[in-house]
Amino acid sequence: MNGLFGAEYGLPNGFVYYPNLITPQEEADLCTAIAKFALHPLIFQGYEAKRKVASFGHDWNFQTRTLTKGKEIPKEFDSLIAKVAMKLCLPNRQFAELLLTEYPVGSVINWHRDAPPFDVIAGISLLSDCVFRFRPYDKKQQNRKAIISFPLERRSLYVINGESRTAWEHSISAIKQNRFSITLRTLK
Ligand SMILES: O=C(O)CCC(=O)C(=O)O
Repeated sequence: MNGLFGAEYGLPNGFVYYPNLITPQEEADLCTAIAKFALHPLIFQGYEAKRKVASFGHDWNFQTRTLTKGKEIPKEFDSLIAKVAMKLCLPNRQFAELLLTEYPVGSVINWHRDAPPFDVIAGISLLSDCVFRFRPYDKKQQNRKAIISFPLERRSLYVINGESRTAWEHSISAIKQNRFSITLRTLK
């Protein structure tokens, strides 16, 4: 359920938004935690994307389209995972992947659905607001009017599940300030 927010923007079913999930202090602590890990450029469809990533738990490789088990999810993110798990009524251990992403000014994330092996997607935004967009996955339904844009605030949580995961694609418009995101994914 998206509450008034969902109704106002006509967001797809299965998408849930929680503004102010974390406090400014928690946001600062998470940025300090992220700084401990080496993020590397993402290679997507043979090209270096304008963003850096580090994944823990399971790792989806865009080149080989395979899922491998990687490094343990660091303890630094335990309290965030517990908070998100509580909102979603899931056990903490259900999150099989934690992905850290750093977006420099001007970077975008293009239209896509999430990688096939994952189920529920939960994203926490740090340092910058951005514009999050949805459009139907079915190419026949894609047109300018079918795009839903809404402001995604820093420190918020969004959840992509159900129809919003299967029948819709999402993207993020070029960002105006450096942004980090922490994405938690469960496996199907
Ligand atoms: O940065 C975000 O919140 C979006 C991440 C995303 O769409 C992805 O990693 O597939």
